[in-house]
Amino acid sequence: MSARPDTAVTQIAFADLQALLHRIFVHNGTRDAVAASLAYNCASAQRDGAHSHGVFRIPGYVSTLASGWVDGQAVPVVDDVASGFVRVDAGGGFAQPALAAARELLVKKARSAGIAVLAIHNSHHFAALWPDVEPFAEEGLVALSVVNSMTCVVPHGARQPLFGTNPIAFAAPCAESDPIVFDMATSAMAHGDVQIAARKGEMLPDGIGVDSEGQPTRDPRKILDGGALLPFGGHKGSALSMMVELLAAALTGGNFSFEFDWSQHPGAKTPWTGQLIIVIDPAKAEGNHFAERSRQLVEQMHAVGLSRMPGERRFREREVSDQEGVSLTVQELEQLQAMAQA
Ligand code: NDP
Ligand code: PYC
Repeated sequence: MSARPDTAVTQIAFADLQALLHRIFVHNGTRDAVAASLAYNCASAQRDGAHSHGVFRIPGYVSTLASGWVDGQAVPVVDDVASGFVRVDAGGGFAQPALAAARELLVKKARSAGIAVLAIHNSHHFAALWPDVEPFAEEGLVALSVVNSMTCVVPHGARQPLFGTNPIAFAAPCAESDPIVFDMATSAMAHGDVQIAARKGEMLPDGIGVDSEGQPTRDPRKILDGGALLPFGGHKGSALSMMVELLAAALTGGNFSFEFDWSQHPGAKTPWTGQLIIVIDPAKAEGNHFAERSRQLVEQMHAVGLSRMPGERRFREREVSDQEGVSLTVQELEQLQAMAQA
């Protein structure tokens, strides 16, 4: 019998993947609402071809829960602190259930004041950030979110890593089309993509990271093994990464990427930091034409030769997944099924 290649691909319905992931989370100690939130997030990333934060992340979630580093039972505490400011203590649990708990109040405030801030602290975020902002744009709001992660990025001009990979995600409504969404690490590459390249034995482009001696390297294993990543775009990406530390940690009351120590929790992978989300109601803007103005901008971008918008690849992958099922390797599916029963 010929051996099946590790790369053989299969398809699973989105709802079935979500249910499978939900079982894994519950099986590993999360309460039902937490499992639902994480399963939806992770299945959505896999559906959209956002592979660095799809099912690839499940072993990391499981080992983290087993290590006792994160509280899968945590119940977020929402604090209505001002007309445009909501604070949430995630209780050492995940950030997504904290957002879910505060979401209704946040949207109410954004619609009445025109803008509202959600500051989440004492939280773990191990996922793609776009699922946190895209739904706001789908209901006509503009949203910006930042989250800091774990020390692995050398600030521009420095010698040692300090910042996290610190993504920024933005979503805005656009008339007659999908919302405009971008979501990007402020490191030259997301840590997850470095891990994937290392696993595949692939070399990286120049300018992504350094080895343990601080020398430039294209070898992802050397970056992961005592080396570090660089910010994207030199001093500009570095400034944005610093901004993320300030907004996601200093402003929320969360840890900076360098402040937590998970060394006593072998297997822990989820950064224990903070997250900021700013929601704006464009109905308050001049003329209330925001979505049409977005459309005009996109049309002009296409007119000058743009072939693809940020977020467009994901929306296309989503369409394919909706028709054909969500793709993952047979090996990944078997591992997930085993984890749901282990
Ligand atoms: P990418 O560099 O792959 O993509 C960044 C953005 O640019 C996306 O919106 C993408 O759209 C868009 N884009 C990519 N290529 C093009 C192109 N040729 N033309 C126009 N737009 C383009 O993402 P990153 O590697 O920086 O980040 C990957 C994920 O990692 C993110 O979801 C991020 O949230 C997550 N992450 C999470 C962290 C955490 O602490 N939770 C830490 C760091 C990263 P599209 O999606 O359509 O490809
Ligand atoms: O891919 O850089 C990353 C990352 C860090 C935490 C979660 N994802």
